[in-house]
Amino acid sequence: MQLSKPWMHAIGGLVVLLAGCGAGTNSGNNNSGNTSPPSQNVTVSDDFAGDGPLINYTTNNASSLRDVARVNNRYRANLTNNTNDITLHFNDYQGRLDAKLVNFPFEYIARNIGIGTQRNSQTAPGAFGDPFIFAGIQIHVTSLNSLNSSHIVVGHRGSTAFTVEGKNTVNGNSTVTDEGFNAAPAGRADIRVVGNANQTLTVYWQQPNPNPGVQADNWRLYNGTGLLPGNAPDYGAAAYIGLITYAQGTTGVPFVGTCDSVQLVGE
Ligand SMILES: [Ca+2]
Repeated sequence: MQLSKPWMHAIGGLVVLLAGCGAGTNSGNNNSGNTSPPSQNVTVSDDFAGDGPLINYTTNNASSLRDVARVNNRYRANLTNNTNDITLHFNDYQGRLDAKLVNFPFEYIARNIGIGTQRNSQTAPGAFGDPFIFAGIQIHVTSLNSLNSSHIVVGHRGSTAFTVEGKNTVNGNSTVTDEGFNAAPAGRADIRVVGNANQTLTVYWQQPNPNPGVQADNWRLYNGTGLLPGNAPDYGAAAYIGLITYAQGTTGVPFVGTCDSVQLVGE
């Protein structure tokens, strides 16, 4: 039985719904179903400073996960309901995406992104009952209703807990792999996505760098190749890139997705 595994002891107590949570969560940028990209002059880099709604994001399917905000200088997605897999990103399912438009080529880095408890985003929830819960980065074709995207996320993938998952979804068909059990023991990682000049992606990750810019990064190629599994979507000259938090099923819900910052390198 898995009850003897050390990460089972890292639970900060089962979460209790915070009084008043869910208030003030509509950012006004909830362009569900929007297919007309906004100005490309929007700043992509974001350290989520302060508290309040996310700023200048294009949000797809906001109603599936309403409580996404800046909290204590971090992105915080409070996932409390996954009825009918409304938050899921898999095959025909598209949950919430908070993204900005980038042109190829690009380099994008997300710091300290992954899963936490409602009480403390920096404490990963345990994996009781083999939950499927994640947060990470998605790249999406510019038509947000189109079922074509790529992602790299951190969390629990059923019995493969504390892992990094990669996924390509082409025309509603997903291909998924992961980096194995306990690859990301904190439940969080840094993620680096390079959009190459030929409109392909090369994906890297590492354990969270506690002091970016001072301590050297040590990026590792996803799956040793930097390629997400299966065929990739045909990205055109531009794509949306941003944050997702999702579950499959209801085990492990509620939890929060968390991220310290995202950076479009050179911006
Ligand atoms: Ca921050």
